[in-house]
Amino acid sequence: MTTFNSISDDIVRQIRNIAGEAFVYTNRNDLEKYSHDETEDLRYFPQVVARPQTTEQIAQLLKLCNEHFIPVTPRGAGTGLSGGALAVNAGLVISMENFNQIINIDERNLQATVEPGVITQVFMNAVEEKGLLYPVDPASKGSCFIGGNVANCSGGPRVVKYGTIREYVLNLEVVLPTGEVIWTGANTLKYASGYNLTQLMIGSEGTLGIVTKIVVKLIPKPTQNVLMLASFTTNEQACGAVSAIFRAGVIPSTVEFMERRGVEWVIEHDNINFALQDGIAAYLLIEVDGNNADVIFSECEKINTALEEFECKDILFADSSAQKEELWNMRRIMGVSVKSNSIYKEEDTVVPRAELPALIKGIKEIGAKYGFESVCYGHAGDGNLHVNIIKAGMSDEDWNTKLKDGIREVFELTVSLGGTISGEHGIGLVQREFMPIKYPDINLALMRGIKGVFDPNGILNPGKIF
Ligand code: 2HG
Ligand code: ZN
Repeated sequence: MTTFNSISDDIVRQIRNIAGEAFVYTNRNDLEKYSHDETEDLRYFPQVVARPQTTEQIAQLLKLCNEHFIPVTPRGAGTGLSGGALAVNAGLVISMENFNQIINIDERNLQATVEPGVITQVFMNAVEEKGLLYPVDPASKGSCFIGGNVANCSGGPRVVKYGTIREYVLNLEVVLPTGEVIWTGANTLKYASGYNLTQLMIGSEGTLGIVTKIVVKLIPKPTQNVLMLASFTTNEQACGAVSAIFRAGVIPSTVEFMERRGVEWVIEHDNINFALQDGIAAYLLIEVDGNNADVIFSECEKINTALEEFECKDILFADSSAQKEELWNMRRIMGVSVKSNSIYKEEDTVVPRAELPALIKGIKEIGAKYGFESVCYGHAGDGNLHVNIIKAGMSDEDWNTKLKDGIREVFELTVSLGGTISGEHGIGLVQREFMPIKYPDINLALMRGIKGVFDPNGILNPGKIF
């Protein structure tokens, strides 16, 4: 394990020389914004923050830190939920906020080259203006950076049909911890030339290198969609209905689960005009998209029939784009409203889709055993549930001690159902102690070995993943 050095005045001077005086912070007030992300209330102050503007500057910064054993934490927009951007060993934070250019949108090849500090929504809008689609839209799309999406292997509500960011990234420019700059692959749809370093970088949470350019694939934008909200009397029925939709021969562009409590809190938090019916425990927000209205209509009918078996009480079809927006908004802001209502811990579970009823039932049983309540919602079509554990009546002591065992049981259940401990939020700092639930020593040793090849001095985002 590396013993890190703190940053001396002389090295601060060198950092300023590289990144430019105005782009380096050392003052506590300026550092505050970089001391946290969206993970609980965790705070770790870096010693220095640099906001470089070029790949060459990042190369020089990494080379300098590598030579002096200074820890470096790469940072996107700070919207992460697993503490991946926290500077747990202080040192230098390299913020990617100035890498905010869309370099090109290549309509001939349906590709784009983009810098990592571009806000995901800004990129999506630019692509849509050309009639194209970049479908990877996590709930935080209005504020997160596409570079952070690469680092965490982000998904969002359309993964079920369109896949995660893994399906879209073709090639990456990366600065290695030693200061060397590489392209990981080719700007092609296929790749059979050795190990796939592009895919290795995706989801590596800033532990292997710093991404400075991203080449992504684009697709034609479907012209039509139908959005519906189906209501169920139990969580298990709603979760059970999910796999039935696919068995009926439809791949919707979204199947999102929302537990009643989450919907109630969204209504309160955002003053939304939505009438919750008595006796409804959970909702599925389902979207079907495509280019042919007849096909979409027949897919909706198939979904309708599939849901009947699961005591679906009602299906609301959004009849205007304003209503669609309202329903989407309800789902997207759920995380924020739950968190503004209670002290919480957020766990990101994913299982094979048909195991969802067992997962939700088990989560509630574990909650009853340990005395915690939970609000679950998320990307049911992917088998991915975000489990927000809320403090409610739990004593401080139980919250700080007993809860850990409860969370461990939730992950043990998830893994026993064939799943894993994060679908799309990453491992970062807060889930790393749970990695051995999923991976035996041999897998973890392989991961550490890969880390050592890229980052022999272990300076890049230390304390994350394992
Ligand atoms: C979502 O699906 C995001 O809403 C955020 O992944 C989840 O804030 C959360 O818990
Ligand atoms: Zn999510």
